[in-house]
Amino acid sequence: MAVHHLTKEDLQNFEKEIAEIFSTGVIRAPVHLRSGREDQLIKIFQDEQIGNDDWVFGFWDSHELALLKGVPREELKQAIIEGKSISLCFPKYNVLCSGIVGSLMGTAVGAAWALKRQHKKGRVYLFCGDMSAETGVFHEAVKYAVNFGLPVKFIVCDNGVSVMTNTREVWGSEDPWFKGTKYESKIIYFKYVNGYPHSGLGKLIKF
Ligand SMILES: Cc1ncc(C[n+]2csc(CCOP(=O)(O)OP(=O)(O)O)c2C)c(N)n1
Repeated sequence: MAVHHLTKEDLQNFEKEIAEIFSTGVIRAPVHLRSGREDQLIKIFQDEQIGNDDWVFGFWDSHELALLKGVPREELKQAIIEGKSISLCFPKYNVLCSGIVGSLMGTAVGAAWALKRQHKKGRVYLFCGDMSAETGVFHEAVKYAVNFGLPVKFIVCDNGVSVMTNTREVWGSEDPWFKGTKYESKIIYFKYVNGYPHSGLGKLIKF
């Protein structure tokens, strides 16, 4: 059994509440809201049985990941109100996020190495976007993880864009680089359409 019991509506309602709070101007930092991938994320947490011993690494858009990993709703909301939305870190719940593109792939591999070496139970899950999956460090991290059989998986949530840049136009390819390669064994990939703008609400918020 996965530890969470959250529904699609729970995830959607959380983002809606944060959108409302953000629109009032009380959050003096960026927020990145997401919708359209709730079913896929819930399924991944269930299929993989992601639980207390496991680690979740994410980036600027990790509200849903924190909830699914077990961070209590109010604790998460408070952190977001305090301006930590793009770099949510809850060591107590093994949730570590960063707002820097490409910053955590090596860290995730290192954490997986440590778990393996120390014969510990947990596994590492790194969730990122389609453009993040095209970075050099992502390639290196996946290659290394495959070669050494490390307990880490990379989940690529493909919304087709990097902010407003079309990822496929940049790389001249319909498919992600890893499609049909052995590296797919460490990657979970799905497409979605984000119902929110990349960042914020698509309108100027004054504070
Ligand atoms: C080193 C670095 N460069 C640029 C940015 C600005 N930035 C934030 S998110 C993002 C887009 C990343 O695209 P993708 O990985 O597809 O993520 P998603 O669309 O799912 O948010 C960029 C360029 C950043 N955060 N860090």
